[in-house]
Amino acid sequence: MDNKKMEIIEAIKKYHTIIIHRHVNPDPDALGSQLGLKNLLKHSCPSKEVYAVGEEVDKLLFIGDMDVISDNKYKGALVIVCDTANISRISDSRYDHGDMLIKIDHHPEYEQFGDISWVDPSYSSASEMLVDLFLEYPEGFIMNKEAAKSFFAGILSDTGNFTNGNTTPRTLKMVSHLRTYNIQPERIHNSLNVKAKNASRLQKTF
Ligand SMILES: [Mn+2]
Repeated sequence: MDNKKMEIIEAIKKYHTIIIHRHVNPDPDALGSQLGLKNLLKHSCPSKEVYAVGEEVDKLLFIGDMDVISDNKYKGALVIVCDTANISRISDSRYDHGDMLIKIDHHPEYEQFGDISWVDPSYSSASEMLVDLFLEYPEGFIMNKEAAKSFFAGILSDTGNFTNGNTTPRTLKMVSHLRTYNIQPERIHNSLNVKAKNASRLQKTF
């Protein structure tokens, strides 16, 4: 039993408002982990308010867009920062305006922050960490196709299409689970590799 993971699950269950951040200049894992988590929580807990914040990148809008929220949403909120090793790289400086802060990251520990910090470089990606988290604690949490697509985009990108050494049996086990949600890997791969000018056209088909 991993206490840190369980503490994260308990915090997610406890808070009504959850605001998810990630690093500046987001890559597909930053957005995939952030939006995968948002989609999974919105699907699993419809009564909660779940937001994803930060700047948008045109060519990655197919993964999803950001929420624009007022400062008062942070009052009493849980803030989760995905895929970000250090504070100065967190997109949206309001990350510390909530009631509780959680760091979830797969980069080697660079700077510790958060009331709970789950950092594990044995994972390929933050997206893989989140799939593993909810597979381990399925009670009350349900994956859906939208979340699976976001997490898959993050894993695919951070593993270099599964060619990097960080692709482990666990990575592939997570992908095997995501594939059961009828995601279309070739379509996601194509969207990740399209030039920015074509992004809006592909958005419709993702
Ligand atoms: Mn990453």
